[in-house]
Amino acid sequence: MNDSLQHESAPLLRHNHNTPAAESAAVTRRSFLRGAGALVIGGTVLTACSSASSAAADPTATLVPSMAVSTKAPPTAIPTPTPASVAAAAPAATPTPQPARPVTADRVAADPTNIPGPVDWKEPKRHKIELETVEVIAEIEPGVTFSYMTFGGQVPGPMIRVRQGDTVEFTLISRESDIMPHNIDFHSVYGPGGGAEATDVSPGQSNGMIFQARYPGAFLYHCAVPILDYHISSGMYGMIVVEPPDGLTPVDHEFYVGQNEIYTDLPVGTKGHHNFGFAAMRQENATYVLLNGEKYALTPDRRGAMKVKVGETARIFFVCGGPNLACNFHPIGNVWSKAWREGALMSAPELFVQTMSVPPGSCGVFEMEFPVPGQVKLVDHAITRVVSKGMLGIIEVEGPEQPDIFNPTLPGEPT
Ligand SMILES: [Cu+2]
Repeated sequence: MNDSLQHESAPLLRHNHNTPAAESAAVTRRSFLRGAGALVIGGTVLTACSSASSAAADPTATLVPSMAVSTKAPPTAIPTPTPASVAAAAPAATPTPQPARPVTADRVAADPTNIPGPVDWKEPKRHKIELETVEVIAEIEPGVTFSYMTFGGQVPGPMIRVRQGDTVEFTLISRESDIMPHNIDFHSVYGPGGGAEATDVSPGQSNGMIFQARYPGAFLYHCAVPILDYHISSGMYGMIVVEPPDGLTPVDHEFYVGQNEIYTDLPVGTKGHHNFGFAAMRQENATYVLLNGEKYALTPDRRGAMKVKVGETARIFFVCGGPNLACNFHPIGNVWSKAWREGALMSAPELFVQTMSVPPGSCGVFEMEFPVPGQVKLVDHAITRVVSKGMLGIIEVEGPEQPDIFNPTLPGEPT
């Protein structure tokens, strides 16, 4: 685990403590951006929505009229189907796959160990945090490319960690190369939109706000532009942890993971470039359901498993971005020894929970023990999402066998 409280190893998230308040020049800049940015943002969104709702891009469009007719009294004479009417009533064919595009990022899956260390200060602090929006083309799985939208170039976005009562001077920075407008809604913020309007940015702009973290817990943050479901599905979500004044109990490891579902215009696994699937999203028919943004990202065959040793403990910070699917979060071969539902860290934890439902728009904090060696698989127990849609992470537990606790062989059975 990166014990640094700074995010120095994550250059796309800059986090400095005890810096002075923003200068008046920044306020002037922000005022300008709010006025000018709204027009740009509105225009861009209208363009995107128009494209999304076009009949050509929407296979449901030809179905809707016939469904509407079916609720009325049947006609006295049933018209004879013609080739043209049959074609008009059929769903649009799956698009012809396009070749995979050159990637602009080799990886979007967040490193689950690259997170700030526990809070070790006892008085309110002021933090200056800058976070970049980064749009990249990357692989969901080998041979399948997708246009991600991210915070900090990773999914989920960088974990932010403060203490209850701290003040955050936050700036959202949009890269010149971005195409879309973005902003950020923190569920840890008292204020309109969780800060969304205050942080509206168009490509190349920056915009900020100051907030006090007044209540503790683990909270989602996400992009909240008008078509926020598209942006969240494409990767724009993350977690802010506001630790209680007395902090969290020490553990041997902390891991940070998040689930979101991606809707595309092609069937899961089809090689090539997948465009965003607005029709699939309206039906909540996810193409991929992913842990840390890529299929089976946190496994030995892809980006590597999380690693612990027999007898150690771990805390899992889990964020469910959605945008629409809850996660039925379960550790195969283990149990959540302590579970803070909804990331409500001031509540007493539930004990020995097998599967915790984490709704979209929320988080969970879990503690685990590892009394035996082997793999622990982190899954959504809506299990088709694991088998067919990419949702899986693995914790590898290394150490000596513990036959009193688990012995895979009966006495006399061949080994
Ligand atoms: Cu966005």
